[in-house]
Amino acid sequence: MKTYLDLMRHILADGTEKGDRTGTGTRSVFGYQMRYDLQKGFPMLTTKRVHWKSVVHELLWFVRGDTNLRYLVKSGVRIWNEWPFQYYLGKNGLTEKFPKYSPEWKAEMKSFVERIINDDEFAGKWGDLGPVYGKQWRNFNGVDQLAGVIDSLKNNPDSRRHIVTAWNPEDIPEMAKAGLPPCHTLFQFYVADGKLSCQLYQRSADVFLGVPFNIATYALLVHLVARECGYGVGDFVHTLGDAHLYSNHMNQVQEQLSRQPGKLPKLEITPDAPGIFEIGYEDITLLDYDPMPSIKAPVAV
Ligand code: THF
Repeated sequence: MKTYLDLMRHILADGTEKGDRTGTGTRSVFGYQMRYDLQKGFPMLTTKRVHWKSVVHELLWFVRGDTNLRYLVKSGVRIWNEWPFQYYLGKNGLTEKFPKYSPEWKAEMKSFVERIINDDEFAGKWGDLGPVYGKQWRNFNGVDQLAGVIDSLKNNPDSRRHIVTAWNPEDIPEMAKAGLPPCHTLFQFYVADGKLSCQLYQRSADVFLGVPFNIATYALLVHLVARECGYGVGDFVHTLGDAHLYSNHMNQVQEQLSRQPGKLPKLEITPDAPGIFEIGYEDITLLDYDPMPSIKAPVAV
């Protein structure tokens, strides 16, 4: 995962100070590409612990076409909580009453999450993130892009049209309400020598917090799709648009850069597990993941 640390070094050395929507401030570069050979191990960051459970459940949530927070929080995944929660506070005139990250905010977040889990009506009303990834992958104006691309990968591997796009201009305003317009905008698969590769175009990349997840998510997606189609795994190519380090992550970045990358873990999928659309969390295991301790940082919403 030296590739990832090199990206951080590049942003520190050549990036420009740039404001952003969240008001946090960033150091940013435009245009960058990384390549991970999935034959060499699973590209999970070893210089800090990344929450594997969140990686798997989030991807299964996308693959199943779900866009409601409920599945995630029921599975112990917190990474999407802040968007629907801030939306809920805003819509109920509570934003001022609960200043971000205050003890009251944390308590209110806890009861919000409990209601999402236990109250069907509340989950329906406030848990939905809008037409985000799951919706676009499985039902982009009626098109099941993921099923379509798996079909074309099986039947026409040499095609140059194995594309799934989450960027649906008509739906962007709806996504922007409680969730976000997609950061991972478009991905393309490629088959050569019986191996499946994938390139992702990510328009906006939160390099400290998000990118370790994004790399792992797409590496896992390649494994699942390759298995579905009977291919081996090739490369994951990660192309970034605005690649940034938030100004309040700088100490964490220095800590990260002071650490030495370790050996990559391996992915194991239960041989008789069902296909990509039915596969469960228990069927997907990361072996020999022995990272350095986690490094906490706030997420910009
Ligand atoms: N918005 C921002 N500002 N950054 C992002 O990375 C991001 N995402 C998704 C959508 N909007 C984003 C959400 N993905 C964490 C990780 C990934 C996220 C959101 C948050 C996070 O806070 N990770 C912590 C804690 C993990 C845990 O719960 O254990 C970490 O230490 O890794 C990019 O796709």
